[in-house]
Amino acid sequence: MSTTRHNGHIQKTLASIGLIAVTAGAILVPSTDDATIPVRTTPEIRGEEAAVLVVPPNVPPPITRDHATKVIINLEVVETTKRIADGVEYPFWTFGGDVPGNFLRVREGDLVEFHLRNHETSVVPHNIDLHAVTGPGGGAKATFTLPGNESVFSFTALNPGLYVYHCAMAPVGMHIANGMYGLILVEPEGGLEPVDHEYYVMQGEFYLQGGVGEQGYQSFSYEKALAENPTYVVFNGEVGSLTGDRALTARTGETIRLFVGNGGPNLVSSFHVIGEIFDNVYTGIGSTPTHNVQTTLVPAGGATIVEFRVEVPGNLIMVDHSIFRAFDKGALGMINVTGDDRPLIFDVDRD
Ligand SMILES: [Cu+2]
Repeated sequence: MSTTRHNGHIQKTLASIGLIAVTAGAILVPSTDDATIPVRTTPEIRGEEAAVLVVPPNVPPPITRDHATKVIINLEVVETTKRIADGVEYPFWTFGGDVPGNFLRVREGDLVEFHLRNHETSVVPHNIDLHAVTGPGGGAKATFTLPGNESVFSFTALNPGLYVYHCAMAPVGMHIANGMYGLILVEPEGGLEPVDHEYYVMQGEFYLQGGVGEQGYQSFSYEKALAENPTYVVFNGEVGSLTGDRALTARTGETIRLFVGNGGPNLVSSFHVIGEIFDNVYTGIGSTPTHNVQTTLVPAGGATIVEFRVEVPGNLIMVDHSIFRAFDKGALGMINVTGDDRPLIFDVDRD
């Protein structure tokens, strides 16, 4: 097979799986051996703006720009000891002070200037690998950052999608197990369909020296992490992060979009909402959604978008349906739905 024919085959294959269509900017250029190869073009960058950072489970507002821009992201690593369960404290390592780290939101084609700062009170160096990056290590090597220092690198967000980011300093597993992960959304050029609520839910498991409920300060157990036997499996960094006063909220008839990530470091999540059916599940933006889904896998180091309309009032319960994790280890959150009863959809015989 000649080189030209070979490259033609590659283009055809890329087109068939949608890669060329997604870029909308692939062009053919001569290579050194006069063959043609597809390369990605990048859009014109107009203006610049600072990324909006908010606290989970909130996410920044949808992007309304119709052009690419330079987005400046300032993210700070903070090592902080906080509650992980009632009466239990854990020494977290975080992006931005919380687990998961700040939700990052950019648009397809944006040029991202990423500033990673490591707080001066940190004990160890950190970095960041963003799965939205096309380039070596997802930025990890470029962002090796000692305590009190800052690193800068830039990338173009080529592929729309919802991506995990995490620290990739050795020992990588330990940095992730301490809470160093979050999500970055690269919106497609036309944006996402409007919904009434967008929330950020990210699962992760924690390996403590003590057992479940064992009180006081508990440090990381490398032995339990190696055995993949977590003490806690939680949403958003602690047991009860999304229950009681902290439950997510909606009214009947409203639509909810959950950006669901899984930091791992080890477990795959079987994400389920008790009392609901997902109208749409997207494993990738631009992919055809799957409809009417009861439970969806969210791989470690992966993310999924689920959407549903809430129809009746009550508490919906988000779980990892590997169910001992939910009721015994913490992987449980709530959505408090208010509104009028709709007995034609759900009714209780009170006689
Ligand atoms: Cu780290």
